[in-house]
Amino acid sequence: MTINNPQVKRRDLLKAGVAASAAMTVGIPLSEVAKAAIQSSEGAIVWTKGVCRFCGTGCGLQVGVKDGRVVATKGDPDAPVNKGLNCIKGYFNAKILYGKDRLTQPLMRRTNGKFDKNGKFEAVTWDEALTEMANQFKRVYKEKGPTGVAILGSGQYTIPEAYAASKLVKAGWRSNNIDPNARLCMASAVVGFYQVFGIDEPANNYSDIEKCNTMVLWGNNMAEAHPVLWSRVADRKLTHKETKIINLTTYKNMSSNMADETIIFAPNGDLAILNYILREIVHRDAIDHDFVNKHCIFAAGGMDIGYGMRPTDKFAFPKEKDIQAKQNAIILSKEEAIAQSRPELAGKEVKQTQQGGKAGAHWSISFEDFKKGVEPYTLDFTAQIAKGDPDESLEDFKKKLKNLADIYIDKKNDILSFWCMGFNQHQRGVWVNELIYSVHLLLAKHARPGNGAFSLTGQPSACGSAREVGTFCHRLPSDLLVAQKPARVKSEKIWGVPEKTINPKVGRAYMEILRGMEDNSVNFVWTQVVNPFQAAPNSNHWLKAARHPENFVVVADAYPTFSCQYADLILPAAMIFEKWGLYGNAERRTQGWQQMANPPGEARTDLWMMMEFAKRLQVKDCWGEQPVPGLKVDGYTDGKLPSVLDEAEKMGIKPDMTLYDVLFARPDNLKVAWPDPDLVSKINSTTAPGNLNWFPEKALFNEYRKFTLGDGHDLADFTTYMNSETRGLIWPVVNGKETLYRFNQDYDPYVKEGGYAFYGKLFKAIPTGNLFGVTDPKPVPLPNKAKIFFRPYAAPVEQPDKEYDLWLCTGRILEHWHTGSMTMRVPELERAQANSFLYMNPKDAEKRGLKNGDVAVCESRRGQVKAIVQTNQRNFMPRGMTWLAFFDRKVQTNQVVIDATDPISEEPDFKKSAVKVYKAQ
Ligand SMILES: Nc1nc2c(c(=O)[nH]1)N[C@H]1C(S)=C(S)[C@@H](COP(=O)(O)OP(=O)(O)OC[C@H]3O[C@@H](n4cnc5c(=O)[nH]c(N)nc54)[C@H](O)[C@@H]3O)O[C@H]1N2
Ligand SMILES: Nc1nc2c(c(=O)[nH]1)N[C@H]1C(S)=C(S)[C@@H](COP(=O)(O)OP(=O)(O)OC[C@H]3O[C@@H](n4cnc5c(=O)[nH]c(N)nc54)[C@H](O)[C@@H]3O)O[C@H]1N2
Ligand code: SF4
Ligand SMILES: [Mo]
Repeated sequence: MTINNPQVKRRDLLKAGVAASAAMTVGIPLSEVAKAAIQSSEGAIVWTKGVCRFCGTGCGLQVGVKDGRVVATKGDPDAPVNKGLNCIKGYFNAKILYGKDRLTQPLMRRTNGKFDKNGKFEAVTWDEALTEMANQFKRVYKEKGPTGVAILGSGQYTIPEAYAASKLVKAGWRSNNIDPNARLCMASAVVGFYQVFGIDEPANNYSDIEKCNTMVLWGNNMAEAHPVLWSRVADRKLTHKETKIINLTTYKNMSSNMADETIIFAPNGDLAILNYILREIVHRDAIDHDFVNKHCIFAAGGMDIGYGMRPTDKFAFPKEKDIQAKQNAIILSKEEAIAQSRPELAGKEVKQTQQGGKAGAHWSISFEDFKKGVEPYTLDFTAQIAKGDPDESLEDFKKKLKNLADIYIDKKNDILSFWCMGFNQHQRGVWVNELIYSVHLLLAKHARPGNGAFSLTGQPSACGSAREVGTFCHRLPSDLLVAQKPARVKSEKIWGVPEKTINPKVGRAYMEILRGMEDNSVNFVWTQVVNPFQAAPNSNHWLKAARHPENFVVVADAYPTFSCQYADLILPAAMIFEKWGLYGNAERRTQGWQQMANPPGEARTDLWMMMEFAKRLQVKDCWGEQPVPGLKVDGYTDGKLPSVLDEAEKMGIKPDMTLYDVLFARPDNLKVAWPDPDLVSKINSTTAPGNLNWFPEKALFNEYRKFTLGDGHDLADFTTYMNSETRGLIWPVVNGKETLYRFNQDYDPYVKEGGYAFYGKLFKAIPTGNLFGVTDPKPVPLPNKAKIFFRPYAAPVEQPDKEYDLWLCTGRILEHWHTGSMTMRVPELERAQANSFLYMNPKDAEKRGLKNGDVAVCESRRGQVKAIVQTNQRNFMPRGMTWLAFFDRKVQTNQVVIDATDPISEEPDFKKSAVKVYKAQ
């Protein structure tokens, strides 16, 4: 029995649980899973509520602790997300804590007892580690100022950690160079939310799965990446026969097994398909005019925005130069020219004049212009661009597209559209995100029970920790932006730091931090809960850059990962249940857990590391006048941040106080007592080393919460999330009540009248224009409106050619988490899938003299890997396309992948590289 088998009976499914089904799929017998998950007798185990360490589904757990060790976890029957179910990874939350090679001591490269960039790793004390780290920080900061230092953060931070990191960098260092792995993951979705609704995160919630009759996947493989949500989808289908599931994808995957229809489209073909649906809605006059007139406007933006690569070839490998050149100018293909309503430019060179900061500019257009924009996307034209399987007939493909449009337009259908990395990791990721909202808004099928466009998050707290806390280089908590003065002033007030402490210039995004290490503009990088040298695209560049003598790289991790090899200093981290924390999942649900066990050896919480590091920096180190190259903002001298030391003195902050005193151990925070009288757990690995009598996680959460109250992001108090009854709450939590549907008057206390109000405040005053540009620059305010965007088709920057003749798509599989640093240490999961296979179409393999099980080289302009060929399992590739996961340390997939990004969101496109494949010698 497998969950993907449509014959599976609901009774069996529920009886066995999804974990079991999933386990069977990957070939582990149920008995072994159960045995492996629960390692000792139930008798002495104490069970406490927890949250799964892995995906953005956010399953509730019961965590079993015995003799100070986490010995087992099981799905929490009271958790509304998963109702007792878990997937195969969920079952192993306990085992990921106890891999044999957990890091237990700081390790530094040294020679003769001193730091040496070329030295060997030696165990050092925490004091030695942090002192060297602070010295290196000060060296770089003196030379380059706030822009030379950076943190690479994570959507796997707990909320208090993320908040502390963001505050340390933005208020302490006066740098905005903190950017999380969520940039590689959710950034395109975020900009989509900002530009369409003016506020981040989905309107709907998971219970829509049980309220709709149609679900469309637009490039996400839920069966592998959101397995427990997929089990809810399966349950809906098995109990409500009319339920339809459509899987739009670039290859046939595990989600196809339960789908009524799989539509294989070509990379970027989604842009054309969405425009075809929009055209059908317009032509059939299926628009809900009342809703659109009341609540929406139409919008468009620039088309020549580049591909988010460097604008210079100075750092490109010789073979990369031809593709890199397209950052500045491309030859527009005939299809693109037609799709962009400028057929006269077919075959002509088009300069990418709207790259960089200009890429996100947009303006309102008339409905007539919108209609003109979608007009070229006839069924014939769309099918030509978008068909992805060369072995499918054009007629069959057209039938599927027409059927898809019919399904959306049919008023009887309650429809959910899901997506994840297929839309977000996309050179036009913001555009596709916006187009799916256009479809739902035109039909008024959004923010209503059973109807919505639902952006899924990948990481357990990409929403909670990266997005809500604002751990990005352009954000502050609660959707405040560093570029906006009132946002900075509000943050400075809550933080108790002088006005003008926060740098008004947006910091460096994730890829810009890595590129900065390569071009010597960023020299101090601290990575937290992230494995960048394995997970970032085009990694051969960054591996080399990390070892440049002027760079100092600190990796905080629980295990000796691939990134640790490229570090100068390794800090051993406490993991999930070894600390207090909260996560926020994809449906805006914030969930907390109490600390249950202590970390091994001298491993410490990331929060402790930041507080101890802050003790080694004084106010005067960072708050004097600082150089910020390129800063040009009203009220500031060009290129300079003013000194705020005088202002600080007036507030009682002395120059020799430490950043720890100013940012963390503030008088109000010191009043938050540890141990907490109201909560059960009496262990805290942040307070233990220094024997603190205040509770940093709770104090920082309280402080953060102030940002959220009253502006549509309201969170409940710490104790409510931590107590044993609450199973998370969907924000905004107003008067103790969660908000199931945002923007909808029936549910959302922020909507006072009119049925709906898209009340987000960002980008809500825009110029007027047409498909090709602005006609009147005067910003027109659009309170409470959502924007229906026209965004055209554009081709990926690198495409298969004579030499690199295949597409390479990359992604994930059920058994492993990202870079495998945790799941590859669980023997059962490692055994289930020990290698990252190169998935190929059998005909493509045969043509290259390869068969299933052979070792092949997969090579791009940027690098190569060797992997075992797989042609008849799991992922079934159309001819012309190959696929790799990135969990396997032996197969450094990202050495091959291009680092083109969406120019607006700066999120890399991991899904579209050109490669050649040949037999390994
Ligand atoms: N088992 C497991 N689960 C995970 C994770 C994990 O590591 N392991 N990680 C979590 C994280 S952080 C994330 S972000 C999610 C990712 O979750 P998903 O996005 O579901 O997974 P991926 O494997 O990254 O992406 C696969 C999808 O990308 C689509 N795709 C490829 N090219 C295109 C294109 O041009 N357009 C469109 N529209 N689609 C395209 C494919 O069709 C396929 O459906 O998974 C989360 N869940
Ligand atoms: N080729 C390719 N590459 C991709 C993607 C893709 O689809 N294709 N997807 C991208 C996406 S969507 C994402 S989200 C990223 C994920 O990329 P990363 O976040 O870089 O990958 P992870 O393996 O999740 O790394 C998290 C690290 O944190 C460590 N860790 C666990 N708990 C703690 C803790 O409490 N403290 C500290 N300090 N460390 C801890 C783990 O051991 C692990 O090494 O990968 C991106 N990279
Ligand atoms: S579906 Fe995601 S959150 Fe739930 S158990 Fe599996 S990995 Fe954990
Ligand atoms: Mo992700």
